[in-house]
Amino acid sequence: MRPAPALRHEPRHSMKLSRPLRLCLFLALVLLAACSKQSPGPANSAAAPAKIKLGFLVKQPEEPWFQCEWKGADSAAAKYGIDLIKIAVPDGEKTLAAIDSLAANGAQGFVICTPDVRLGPAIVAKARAAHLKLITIDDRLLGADGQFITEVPYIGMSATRIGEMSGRMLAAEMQRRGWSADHTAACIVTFEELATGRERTDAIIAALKASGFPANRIFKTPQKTTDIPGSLDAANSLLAQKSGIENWLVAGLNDSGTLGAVRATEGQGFKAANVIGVGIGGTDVLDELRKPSPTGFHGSIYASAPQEAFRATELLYFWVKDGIAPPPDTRIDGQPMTRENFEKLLKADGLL
Ligand code: FCA
Repeated sequence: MRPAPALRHEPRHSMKLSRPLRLCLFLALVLLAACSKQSPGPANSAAAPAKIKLGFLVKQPEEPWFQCEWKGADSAAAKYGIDLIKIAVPDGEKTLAAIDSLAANGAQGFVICTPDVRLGPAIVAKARAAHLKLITIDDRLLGADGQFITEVPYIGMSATRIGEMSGRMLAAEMQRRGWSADHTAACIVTFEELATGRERTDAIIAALKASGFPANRIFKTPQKTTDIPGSLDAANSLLAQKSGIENWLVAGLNDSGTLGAVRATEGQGFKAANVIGVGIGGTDVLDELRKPSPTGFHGSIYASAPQEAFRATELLYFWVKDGIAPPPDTRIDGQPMTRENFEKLLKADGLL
């Protein structure tokens, strides 16, 4: 018997038998395809992943500096499609509650400028427990030992360099006005509990001394709160003690530190021509520098709050999304700002 016919027959026979089976299979496949188109299957949900949720917590939302930071953070959120949660944290209780609420809302990290750097250990512990990544902005967290918590990435201004620029601006303007040091004194409003504040005011004083200004005519006066009322009180108490001064140089750790002190000189009868005030930050000075006639507030050292906050948000986003840890210490530089260029500087950052 030749096997060939059987072989030829066998396939013919098996084809006949499989036709209904194939039809069933075909129908099943069509049904499956139709079903997967109608229902939101796993493939569809993977195409639109949930947005990354991040927090941005600031200690003084009423200060233009921090409003400008939120603007910068919003720009980063728009660029990367981040769900950004902005929370005001004026005290310790609100800070810890804000971290709890971020965790409950499914956030994956946050940027914070803490109301008190000594909250460092509590903030770090809460963030860790909730698996939230953490970056500090402006004010560095302190550990229980009083040292910086260096494992938390930090972004802030180059405090010493910016302070030196403020001191040099004071000295240059004093020279331009032809003031003699014998008739001039410097009122430096300080907040030394805060390292970035201390670094700035120390550098202002160092630059003034380096310019030849006599050390014994530089007076520090501490502010209890870092706002205009706080610096107004601090400057008032110094001015009351120092009589017989014709001209004042005035500076502080930020714009409000200088603005309050300039207001104090006005209150004590000094004319704008006898006062040179220089701030730091450059975000809180719009109303002042727009006044039709110059006040004692001469200018500021502009540090870009929106750019700094944009960068902080972006660094946190890359950390959460791609696991790229931010550099431990990122600094932003400053630029001299006066009535001549403040509009240009603020416009360039979208603040005007
Ligand atoms: C500190 C000050 C703020 C601002 C910031 C950069 O946090 O309190 O006003 O100057 O540094």
